[in-house]
Amino acid sequence: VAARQGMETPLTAVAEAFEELVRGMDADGGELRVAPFSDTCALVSVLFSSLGMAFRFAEMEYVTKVNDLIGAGKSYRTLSDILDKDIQNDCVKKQGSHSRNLRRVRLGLGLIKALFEQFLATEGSLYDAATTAYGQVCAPFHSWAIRKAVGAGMYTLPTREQLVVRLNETDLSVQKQMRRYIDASSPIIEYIDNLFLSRNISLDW
Ligand code: 1PZ
Repeated sequence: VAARQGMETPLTAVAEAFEELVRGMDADGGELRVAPFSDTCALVSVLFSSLGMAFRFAEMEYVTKVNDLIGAGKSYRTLSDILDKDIQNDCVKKQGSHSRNLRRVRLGLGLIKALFEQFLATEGSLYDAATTAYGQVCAPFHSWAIRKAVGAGMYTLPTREQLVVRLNETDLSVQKQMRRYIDASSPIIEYIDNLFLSRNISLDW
């Protein structure tokens, strides 16, 4: 197992990337630049393969949105710039806009955070952890059809033990890395929510 041999696992790489992103944000005076943000979000997709085939659709959905933000990084410096431009053009919530895709990617980051929190807080199955996390973070914003499809896909999730093995972690190392991701992603998620809220855009979509 990579974690036992002291090699970097996918989960460690993700946790470290988010810690680095937070350091960069602090160094930039509390601004989040588009390019490092979207590159860091792109790393997350390595975790999808551990969840099984049924979540390939979720992966495609997430990756498409991240790729849009990677593209936006060529024209915009910060996430604030993206939002301000879309407000000017009245397309913040328009399907496919950078701001809407940012909101969707943020939901993905929040979903993983909630999943890890559930994983650490309970001894229950991955099914239970994922169902609770999805219900908290994404379900309120998804159509009935999507919620049904996700609910069916949940039955195909691996067991807790299988997930740990697929991530190349041990029972101990997986807890440590999930905790790191939770801690590092929190200020990023909060920052993104605040980008919207500080411009009087509610988060009920
Ligand atoms: C961490 C994994 C937990 C268990 C699995 C939970 C699976 C969640 C499946 C989410 C399916 C997303 C279905 C598509 C929803 C789209 O309708 C919306 C709206 O898109 P738009 O109209 O703006 O084009 N898209 C989203 O809400 C994006 C949500 C991204 C969530 C991706 C999951 C990230 C999980 C990472 C796993 C490592």
